[in-house]
Amino acid sequence: MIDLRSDTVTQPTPEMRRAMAEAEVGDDVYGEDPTVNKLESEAARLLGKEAGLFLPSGTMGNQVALLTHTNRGDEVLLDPEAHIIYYEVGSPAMFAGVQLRTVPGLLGEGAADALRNAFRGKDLHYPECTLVCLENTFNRGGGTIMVPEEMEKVYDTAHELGLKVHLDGARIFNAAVASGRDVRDFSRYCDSIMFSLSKGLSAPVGSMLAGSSEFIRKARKYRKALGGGMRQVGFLAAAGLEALKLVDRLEEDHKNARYLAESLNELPGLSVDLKKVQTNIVIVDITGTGKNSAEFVREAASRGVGCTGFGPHLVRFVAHKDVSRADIENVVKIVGNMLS
Ligand code: TLP
Repeated sequence: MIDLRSDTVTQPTPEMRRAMAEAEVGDDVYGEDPTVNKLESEAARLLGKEAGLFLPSGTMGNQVALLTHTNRGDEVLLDPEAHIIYYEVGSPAMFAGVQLRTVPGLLGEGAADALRNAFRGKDLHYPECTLVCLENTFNRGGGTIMVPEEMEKVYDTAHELGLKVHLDGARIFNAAVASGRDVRDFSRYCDSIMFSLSKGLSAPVGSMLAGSSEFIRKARKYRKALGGGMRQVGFLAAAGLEALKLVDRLEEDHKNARYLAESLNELPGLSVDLKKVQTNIVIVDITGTGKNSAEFVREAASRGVGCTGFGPHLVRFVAHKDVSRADIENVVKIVGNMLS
């Protein structure tokens, strides 16, 4: 199977497996795991934040951020296609107890204006609006990048309105590498950021949250409350430290994604919005094939290609470390045969 369903399917590298076997560990709930402590301070340093926190997943990282920034009943603004609302099982309602209000355009050009127009101010009838969530790269947007200049405008507007900004930066290193910018050019425009070690960076498990020392102190309690206090978890943090060495190679995934997008766009019935292919994600509109995405995904799987339905007529392919250029060329051939 050439598995392009997600970059979450990446296998740990031999270096990760070795580092895991040899990791120095301790009880992290006591703050005594030296490898976790090292990863948390390294993540904070890379992102230019005061402190970091290691969590089992990106979903938990985002939910802990919501719990830390808000009170029950608060309103949180986010794009209608944001991962937090689309794929996190309704957990903002379950745990933080916040009201999510969707703001179309919050992850595109003119996002600061969209935010200003959506903000309702104070009124007896309204919830307290306390947080804006951004996502970079924007998964359902096609892996698109919100440039730092756009983030800065949203951040300034949010602060002017008295709101904090949380960044779901699961793939923030993809954004940084693809745009040739330092990751801090992005992370400086948020109060907290989550990024994933377990996607393109290929760690088996784990995400990081970073922010001010006070934010992380509170977040650590919420992580514990959600059952995310882990013990000798330095074995996993060791893989995370290795994962941070794989940032530069994301460029290869971006080149493979571009090649795939351009090639699929040539096939009958398929169309790809090439301007949106900015990182490792390719979203293909299959309307012209006469199939729906469930049929397409099933047929592709039976021919050895993994992809994911992203809407009735949209299919997502994600390039990652474990698919080579030759694999991608094969995918184009297989999909081409499937449609002929
Ligand atoms: N995304 C997964 C699925 O959940 C859709 C994928 O295959 O892309 N933020 C963003 C932007 C994400 O893309 C994801 C995972 C998460 C958060 C959640 O991370 P995990 O899976 O570690 O909980």
